[in-house]
Amino acid sequence: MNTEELMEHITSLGAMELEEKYGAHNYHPIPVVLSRGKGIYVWDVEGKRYFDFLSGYSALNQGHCHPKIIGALMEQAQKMTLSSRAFHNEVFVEYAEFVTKYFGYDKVLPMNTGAEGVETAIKLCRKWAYQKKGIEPNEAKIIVCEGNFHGRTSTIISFSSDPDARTGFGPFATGFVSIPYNDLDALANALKDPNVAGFLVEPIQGEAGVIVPDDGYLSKAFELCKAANVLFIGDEVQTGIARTGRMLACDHEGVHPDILILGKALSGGTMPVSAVLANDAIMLCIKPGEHGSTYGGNPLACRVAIAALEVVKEERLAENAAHLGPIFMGELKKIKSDMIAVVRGKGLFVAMVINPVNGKDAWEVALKLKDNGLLSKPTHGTTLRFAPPLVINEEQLMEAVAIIKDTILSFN
Ligand code: IF1
Repeated sequence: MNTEELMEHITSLGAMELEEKYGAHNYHPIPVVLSRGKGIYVWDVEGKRYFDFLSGYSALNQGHCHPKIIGALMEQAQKMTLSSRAFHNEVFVEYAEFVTKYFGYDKVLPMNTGAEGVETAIKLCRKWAYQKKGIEPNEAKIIVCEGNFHGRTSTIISFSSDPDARTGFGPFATGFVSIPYNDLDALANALKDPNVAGFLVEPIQGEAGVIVPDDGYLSKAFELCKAANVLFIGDEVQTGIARTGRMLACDHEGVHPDILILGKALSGGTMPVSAVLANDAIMLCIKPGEHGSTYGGNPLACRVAIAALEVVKEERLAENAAHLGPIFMGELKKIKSDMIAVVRGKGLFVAMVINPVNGKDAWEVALKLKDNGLLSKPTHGTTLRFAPPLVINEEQLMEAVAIIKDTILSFN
């Protein structure tokens, strides 16, 4: 049987064996082979249904295969998918006005992946530092936080504090200063350096395990940056687009980042779309020919992103996350088990830290959750991330809570 014939009758086991043989081993997936997604549910190749409680790492906030987003994708795909920015394009023009007004900025620089958005923000911040702040060439520094996750490129892992992300990938880029997260004294101290150009921060640290900073941290950090003439760069790739109960996590504290980075759910989980937004005084520091990307701002991505952002407002996804988040966390905190060290989060961006019990850790819990019909995946071996699509309703959430509760209690 050749691969095509095999795929006709693929089983989960067969698929995993094929992946082991032909796919790079840069992930250790939960042993489930998915075939179809709709709304909050996914189905494996044997037709078993699961609650998707990872949502493509918060790229699927609008749910799998949202009809409006897929409709926009299919319509544009028949018309033009790529013009390149060598020429103007009618859809990019429409998107640029739409997305800048949507988030309240003068301009957008369109990219593809979140990491590209972060890299773009770093380059833009440095350009601004040399042209507007008067920092000497190649002396600009950007403050980052321990425990950060901003992507996997060589520049970005240069300032990662995670050995798995860094080891064996050197030499590393310079120009970054790392400080503890959620520590305003450390930030104030780092800002004393006149060569600091920017502060790159996740409003809630996702990969680190949904680390929610103290109330007031973001707004006070923004003020400290403003006083030091340093750009506040908000990485909302994972926390943005309604995930935490507001359009942006920074909105909880009324912070308007000088540079805003978006990705993931910007396309509703259809294709890589990212964006960097800033006002003219910053954005115009990059001149024609100084930065770009083949697919950045392509008409297909722009049409999809408009639809994805319209869905967020039309279906009041931020309000839904704000309403269901406290209910969800409240129910999880009621579960009486030594396995649960802590439950934390904001909106429907939730984590459960697992204490190993009888040699059973978060991975074992994730496997049992899968068997019971709910998909999540641990981060750093201890922390289960629970981030369902924001289209989930209360009845469905309570059904998922019952699965989580039964699963945890089955280890007691
Ligand atoms: C993987 C983590 C989440 C991000 C923030 C930028 C990016 C990400 C705050 C880069 C991407 C993804 C990457 C993916 C798994 C996932 C992840 F576990 F890696 F850290 F969500 F927490 N800023 N996060 O979270 O965006 O280039 O991937 O489009 O690498 O395994 P990207």
